[in-house]
Amino acid sequence: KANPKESSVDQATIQMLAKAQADNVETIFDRALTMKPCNIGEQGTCCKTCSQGPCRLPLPKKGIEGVDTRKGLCGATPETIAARNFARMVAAGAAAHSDHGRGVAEVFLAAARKETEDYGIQDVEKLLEVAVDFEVPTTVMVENEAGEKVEQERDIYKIAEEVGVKALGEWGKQEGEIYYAKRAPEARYELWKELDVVPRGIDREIVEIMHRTHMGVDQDYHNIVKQCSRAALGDGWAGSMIATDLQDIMFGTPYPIQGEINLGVLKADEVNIIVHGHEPLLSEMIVVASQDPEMLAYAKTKGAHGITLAGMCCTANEILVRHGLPIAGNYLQQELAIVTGAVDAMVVDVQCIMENIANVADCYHTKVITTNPRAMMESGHTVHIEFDEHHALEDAKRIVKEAIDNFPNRRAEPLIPNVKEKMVVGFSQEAIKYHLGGTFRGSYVPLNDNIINGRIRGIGGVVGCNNARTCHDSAHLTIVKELLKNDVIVLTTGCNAMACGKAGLLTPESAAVYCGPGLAEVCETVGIPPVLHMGSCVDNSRILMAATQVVKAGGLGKDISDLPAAGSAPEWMSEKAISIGHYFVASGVYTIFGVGLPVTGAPRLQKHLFEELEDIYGGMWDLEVDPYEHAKKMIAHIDKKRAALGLDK
Ligand code: NFS
Ligand code: SF4
Repeated sequence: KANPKESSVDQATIQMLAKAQADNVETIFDRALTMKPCNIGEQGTCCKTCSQGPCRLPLPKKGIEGVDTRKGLCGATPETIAARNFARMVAAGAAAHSDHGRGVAEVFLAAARKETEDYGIQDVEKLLEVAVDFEVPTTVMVENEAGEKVEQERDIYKIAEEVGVKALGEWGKQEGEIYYAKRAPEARYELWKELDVVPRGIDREIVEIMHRTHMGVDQDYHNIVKQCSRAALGDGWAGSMIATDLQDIMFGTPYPIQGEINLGVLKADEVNIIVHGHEPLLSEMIVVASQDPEMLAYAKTKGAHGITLAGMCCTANEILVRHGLPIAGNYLQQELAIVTGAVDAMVVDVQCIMENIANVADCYHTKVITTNPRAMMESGHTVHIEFDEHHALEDAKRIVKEAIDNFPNRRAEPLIPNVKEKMVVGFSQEAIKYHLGGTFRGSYVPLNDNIINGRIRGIGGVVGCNNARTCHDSAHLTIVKELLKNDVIVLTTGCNAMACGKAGLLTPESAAVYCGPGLAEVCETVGIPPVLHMGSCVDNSRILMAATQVVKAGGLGKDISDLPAAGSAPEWMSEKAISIGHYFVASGVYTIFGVGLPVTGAPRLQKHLFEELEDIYGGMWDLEVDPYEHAKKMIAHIDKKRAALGLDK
């Protein structure tokens, strides 16, 4: 069994892991000890592309001497094999984000056409901005009574409909360019055109990866990596970015708001519902349903004092940044939430949902409710309540009612760890502009000034998952704290954001504790935390836009690759993280991962990703497992960019 204290640095997790073990419930932490990873897979050099394999090409123990003669049956080199595997991770990751985005676009279009009453337009200003990017006119010329032509604003829902049609069109587009490519700094867009990597359509680039990596197609790892760029850029600058934008328009753009995090947000005497997964389409409706007075009254008839709705994984981030609703925990805490015995329903949609939650739920009373036709569970104890945007609120109420009905079935007195933290979240690129702007109109110029004068040394984007192969949250926190100490402001999303929240780093007060003098001064003056929570993993697109705004504000070069900035995913595990990593690299960002990268068995591919891409994109991959070294490498890159800009002379 796993040793709780070695498995996590989070107190709530340590307590609940001990409880799970006392209750004889096996979790991922235990299995991480008994299931050892395969070293060939870890190196990226196992090929099961065709049934003549799997062909396995591990690096020889003593390294490569002379020419590397390793080959699969068909002759595939370690580079071809690892590049194909890597590309398929990009494809899967981009597909996950993009399919999420497609769902959002479909609902958005239904809302624009007023086919559903449950969704509407909330952020008109953002709609008008996005309309410009999609080349949708926001005004029309009409003749007034005097016969003069005057400009008139168009109906919001008409604009939304045209935006929705064009947005949805981005998935199936076969040629040309995605609209948002031009959102990038001009130099970046020109570079992409020169390199011929501007995505044509979101789906097309993903499908092309699947074709090229089929047996016997693309056998030049440079060319495979190039296609990775197209597909990943189609994720970052289209699939994910459209998801973020249309969600903001429908549900509101995040602005700073208070919230709470960790398993201590659950309440013993209330119905506890956890929404776990990724898509706010569902959770937004459950938010409404759980606050419905009728539902509250119903809960009381079952002996509960109220309803607590908390999030898990990126769904949590979505409802947190928009409504300030509590977060129960990040990825590795999903089983442990159930172990409290206090969760009456865990409602899941897609992505990062461990199959084992059904087994854990069997040991307690928790009802696992699947909601998405793409993601069902075989276990007989789970319930499937399919969620449809045309009667979204009705579905959400059914789900909440299931949870309430399950409240009296609790088997034992729940044990909820008394651990939670307060935090300030919701720093969209719009919010950063207003908060750091220091003027009524908001601007990125003051942020740039602080980078130029050295109070802020640079920008670190630290994001990504938890991974059961590493101590939960430990690398996240070590790296973020090292960056803060060195005056690097941190932008965060995903499970890193939650790790930071649990550790108290998302409060303005933490600036005085963790930051170097320059960054502390800036944060204290403006009243912001030194780690800015920007949302979920699809919201990494917000980081791209923030970086673009910094470039456009001037004084720090012409392109994202000129900025003193670096990206990191210390505890990554999902394929989505690889797609994100690659779109950051192709956008010009030095991007470093922890845990391991499945390219180490293919030295020439690794050199291409880690070194040669810098000459092509100005951004490149890197890998460092040790968190202190990891932070050091980020800071070294930031310093290199500062020097190139002629700062610190
Ligand atoms: Ni991102 Fe969010 Fe977390 Fe990783 Fe999973 S929840 S989409 S993939 S584990 S950060
Ligand atoms: Fe082996 Fe080539 Fe088939 Fe891969 S594609 S499994 S290397 S024969």
